[in-house]
Amino acid sequence: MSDASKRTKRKVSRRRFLKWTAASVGVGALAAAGGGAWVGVTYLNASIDTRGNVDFNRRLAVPKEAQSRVENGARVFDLAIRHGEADFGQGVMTPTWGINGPNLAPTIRAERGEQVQIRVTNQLDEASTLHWHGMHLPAEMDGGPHQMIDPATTWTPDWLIDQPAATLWYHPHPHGRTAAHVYRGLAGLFIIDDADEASLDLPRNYGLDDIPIIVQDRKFHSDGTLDASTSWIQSTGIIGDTVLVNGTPGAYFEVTTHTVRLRILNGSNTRPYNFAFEDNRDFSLIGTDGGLLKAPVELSNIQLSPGERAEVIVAFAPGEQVRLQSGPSDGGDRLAGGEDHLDIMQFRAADQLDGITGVPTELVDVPRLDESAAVRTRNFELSGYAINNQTMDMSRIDEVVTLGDTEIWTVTNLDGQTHNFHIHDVQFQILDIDGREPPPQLQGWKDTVWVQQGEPVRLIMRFTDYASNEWPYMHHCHMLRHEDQGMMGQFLVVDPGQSTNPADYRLGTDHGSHGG
Ligand SMILES: [Cu+2]
Repeated sequence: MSDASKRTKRKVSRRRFLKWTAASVGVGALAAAGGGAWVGVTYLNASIDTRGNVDFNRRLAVPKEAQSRVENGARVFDLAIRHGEADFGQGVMTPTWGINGPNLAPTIRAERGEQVQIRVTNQLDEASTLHWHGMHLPAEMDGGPHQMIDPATTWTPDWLIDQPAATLWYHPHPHGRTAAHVYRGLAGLFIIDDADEASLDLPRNYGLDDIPIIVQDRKFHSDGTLDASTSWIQSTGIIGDTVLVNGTPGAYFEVTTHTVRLRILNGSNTRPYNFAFEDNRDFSLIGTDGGLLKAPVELSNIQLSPGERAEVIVAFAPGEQVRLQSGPSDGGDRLAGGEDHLDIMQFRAADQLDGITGVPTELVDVPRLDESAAVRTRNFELSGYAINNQTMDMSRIDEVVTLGDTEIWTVTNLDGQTHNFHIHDVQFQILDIDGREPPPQLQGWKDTVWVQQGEPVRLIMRFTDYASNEWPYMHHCHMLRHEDQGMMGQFLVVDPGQSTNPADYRLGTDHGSHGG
């Protein structure tokens, strides 16, 4: 172990000690003052600062691209969910889960217009699912909590890829167990390609100038195993003090080109990030959750809550070294790590750089959905672990949408905790945030949006192509503990003429548990 990482270890231990001391102070305050719970909460999680204390001594791992073959006109992928172990710099191997490998998952790639078939075999000893986050597809293929894959069985969804080029991702979605399954390592990118994207002068050499940046925080027990505990007083979820990028702690990437395209995913359970480079350099945001923007947006920082993605182009100078960091976020909720300063990873540029130098001034057409086309508005109030005062019930349908309709969904954060909102099946656009036009970085296609207290977010979306009276889609907070505890609901998209009364639909109790 190097001196620097010893220093980091000591710092972490000291922080843990401080935390416990603070917890005792909190308990004391609680006992002494009765109404002192707030005091306890405030002091419990002192914000952390790892800047300058991370040894960037490991080359960034880049997930392999998934192997595929074409059979009967469909592009076929084989995925196996399995046990493994990974070197997270703990001095011993850490037990993990992974897909086609010990940790994380291969990057799936498909073209718009292709039929895909994915054969998912569960080699774990408990049931799980795989959900294609951001994908427009039939609800039965969505991989939500109703498509459980029992151990030693294979689930084989197939669908037509028909949406713009985008950086999507995939991860388990078993109700009540999503946090545990993602935390153990089940997550990967699903990249969609199309002709519009291919016609642009953008970096697209995977692993060279076009790289996945899957950011996840973890914490460890002293024996090197993953620590999945949440603090006794905190409802937020797991917050880690070690940042992994693509599963690599202390990662550096060797830059060989003038510009590099980063496909950033906040794959963490709980923590929102506010990414910026240490020198506050500008970069170009070219895409959000559901695809490319109309034009690049010059930014020096970008905030991503769990589940959100950003595609950015960063320019590097020959020979330089620069760190990507994360700082306090808007409305920074300390309990969710929103006040922390973190070193994320390092970029090391070669003395000679090749490749593309600029960024196109225009990208793709992003037609604005027209507010006047909306036939219905629904409200979603987030508080505690509930949406509209109800927690998730696998047999209850909460909303029924008619196929072909455009709707406006207004999402409000009532309790001031960190919440976001993810809708399956569709990519939406943000009409306004607390009545204001969204900033340019939030004007593209999105499937997950951060919802700050006192700032209702109005989303507009159109439900097309897929209807079912039997298989629901999910809408939920993507803070995984919140989702697991019940901050999730189910909506059906039904054919025109069908009832839109949720009470007319009830799912069988065995609906959730068919594998095979
Ligand atoms: Cu939440």
